[in-house]
Amino acid sequence: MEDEEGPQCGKPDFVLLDQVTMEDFMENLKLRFEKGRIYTYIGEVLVSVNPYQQLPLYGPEAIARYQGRELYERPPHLYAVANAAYRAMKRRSRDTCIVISGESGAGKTEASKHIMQYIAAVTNPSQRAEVERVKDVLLKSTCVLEAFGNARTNRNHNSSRFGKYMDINFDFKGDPVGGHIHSYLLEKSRVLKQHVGERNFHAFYQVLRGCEDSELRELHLERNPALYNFTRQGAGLSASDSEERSHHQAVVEAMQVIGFSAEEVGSVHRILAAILHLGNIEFVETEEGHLSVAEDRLVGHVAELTATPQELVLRCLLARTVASGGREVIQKGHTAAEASYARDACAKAVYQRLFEWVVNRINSVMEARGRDPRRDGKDTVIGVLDIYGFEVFPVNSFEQFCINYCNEKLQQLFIQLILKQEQEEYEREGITWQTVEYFNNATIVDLVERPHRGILAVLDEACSTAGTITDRVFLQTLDTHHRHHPHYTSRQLCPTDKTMEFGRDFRIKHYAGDVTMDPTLRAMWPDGQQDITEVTKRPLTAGTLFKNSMVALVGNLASKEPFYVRCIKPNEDKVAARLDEGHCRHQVAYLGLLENVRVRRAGFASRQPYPRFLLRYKMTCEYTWPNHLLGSDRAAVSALLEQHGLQGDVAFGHSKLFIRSPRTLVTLEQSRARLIPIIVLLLQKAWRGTL
Ligand code: AD9
Ligand code: MG
Repeated sequence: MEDEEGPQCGKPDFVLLDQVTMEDFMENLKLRFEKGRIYTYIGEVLVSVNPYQQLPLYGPEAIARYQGRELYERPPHLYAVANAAYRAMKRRSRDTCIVISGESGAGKTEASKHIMQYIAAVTNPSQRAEVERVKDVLLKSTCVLEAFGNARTNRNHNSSRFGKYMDINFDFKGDPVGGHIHSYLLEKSRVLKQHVGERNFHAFYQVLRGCEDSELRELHLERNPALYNFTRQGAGLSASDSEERSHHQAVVEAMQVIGFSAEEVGSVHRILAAILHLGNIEFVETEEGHLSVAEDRLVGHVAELTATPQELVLRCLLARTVASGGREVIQKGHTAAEASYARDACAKAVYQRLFEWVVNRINSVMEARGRDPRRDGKDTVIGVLDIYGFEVFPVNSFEQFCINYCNEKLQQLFIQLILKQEQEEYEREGITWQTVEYFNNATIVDLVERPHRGILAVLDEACSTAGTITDRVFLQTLDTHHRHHPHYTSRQLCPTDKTMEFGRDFRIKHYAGDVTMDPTLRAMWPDGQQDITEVTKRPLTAGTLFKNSMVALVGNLASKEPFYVRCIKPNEDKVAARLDEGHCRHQVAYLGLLENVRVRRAGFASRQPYPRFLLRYKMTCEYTWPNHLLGSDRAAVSALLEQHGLQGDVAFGHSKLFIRSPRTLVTLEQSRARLIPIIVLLLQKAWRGTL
């Protein structure tokens, strides 16, 4: 199977394990990791372990080795998966997608970058200018999105705090002619607060450290991030000044390449500065009970930087507009606490808008320009999904709820598609097969999204009647609906469990682990100007918006031919060459990798088109070497297997041979390995003879 990997590197495909146990799986994973083999297949699924060190696996030479090859011809690699997705798209004009999953720090974003680099390297041989432009934008967009959407967290120093799905459009020649980025649920609460050891989004520090003195003066900023409430917490954790400066420069350059004008780059910096100033605004109550800001200067900066009248900024912070019966509206003064809340809400909303604007701006330059499908043929698409992995913290909020629900949806899709794909292939090839038992997490997805009774529906209901419904009532409603649900519990339902608090917490038993939530409803409030629905006449809640975006995403992925990359984080300390077994075991379990191997093997461990099979093994049989005269490749394969006594372990499809047990492959491989030196010798002799 492998030309460049010996048996000392372990099995390149988990399907080849003698037994599918966690022990065997881990042993192989560990062995390969120790040998620097961070990639291993499960059939066409790629398992990747983050090496936390630069390995000589990437770059133009490596790309050339994978270009145009079949998946199994070379050692497992991301390039092979990228190549397989690309070839499937090109050969069969099918939309494909590459779904990258794994927990924070497992290497998803790095994997997506390698995939993009591969695609950029193997396309546009004729160097068409427009295609080159699209490729530049695709590659540079990552740098810009990371500045605004990534942050240092305790789990990952460059953690993506948003989900990203990127479509790349290809023309009939197979060259990228456009693209589109869809972002999901930016963790905007990070603008205000970060855990100890974490930072705000990179962009803030980059502006503070990287801008020229003159620009900084115009932004009314000092260099020191410790001077701003929003960046103070992470100030001591900054990269070195020179690193921060070079990142800043790289981002500005990337924005220029993408097509942001100098004015637009300046505006982005002004908005970042305005948010920092906003964060420093404090409120004081006068003796007469009036509220004012402690430093007018800061309001002045915010007003100037956002080109908003100072009056308006002040009014937004100090009062709100309320309806007063009939058509009248009046201004009602804030308390200091309300004003602080308004300031924070404003900072979050502005940052979110800035992020969305950057994404939209990138999308606008990636739209396939001037293409006419009638003239140019239909575009095909490769989608790359790099989305947050399962997360569990001591205190879990709405964001974790959404992230984990997203993972359940994707896991469900994975199960469905992997099984569906297998089944379809057997049907296509005329092979009968038996169904495999697997854990179906549909019941957990149902717990969250079921109409009327699901957690989201109950939350929606609670939000629409907020003020009258308390957290306690909300929790009671959940308890009533899900009393007998195997994946739901609360302190009320399980009084002895002291890890939850009465009337505050509930727990979802996710596929990947238990997550305790508290019903802070506020986070569910409709944010921004969302569409008011026809049916309910009220804005959709953040939860419903997220659910809708997940349903659309899953629908979109399901319509494409999927390829999967399952990323594993080897240890919690981000250190090279250390694989903590317990930590990995857990991930292997919740990613459903053992089940994946079982499903793959329960049907057939391997399948190969007849010609490919012959090419590899014809030397092991006198009837097929060097060429066969048996009428068809299928007949030749049959003769070969009969000679080895292996015909009982296979099924003959229309175009492919299906091999049930990995042992059969091992026998054939061994036989081949024994013969190769003899054949090489014979060939050398023949070669000398002709000289
Ligand atoms: V998160 O959910 O966005 O917090 P990711 O995206 O899964 O997470 P990321 O790709 O950012 O993780 O990888 C984390 C770090 O691991 C990177 O910053 C690299 O330092 C390191 N890494 C990941 N993959 C590789 C690799 N193939 N080679 C070397 C790697 N280092
Ligand atoms: Mg990431």
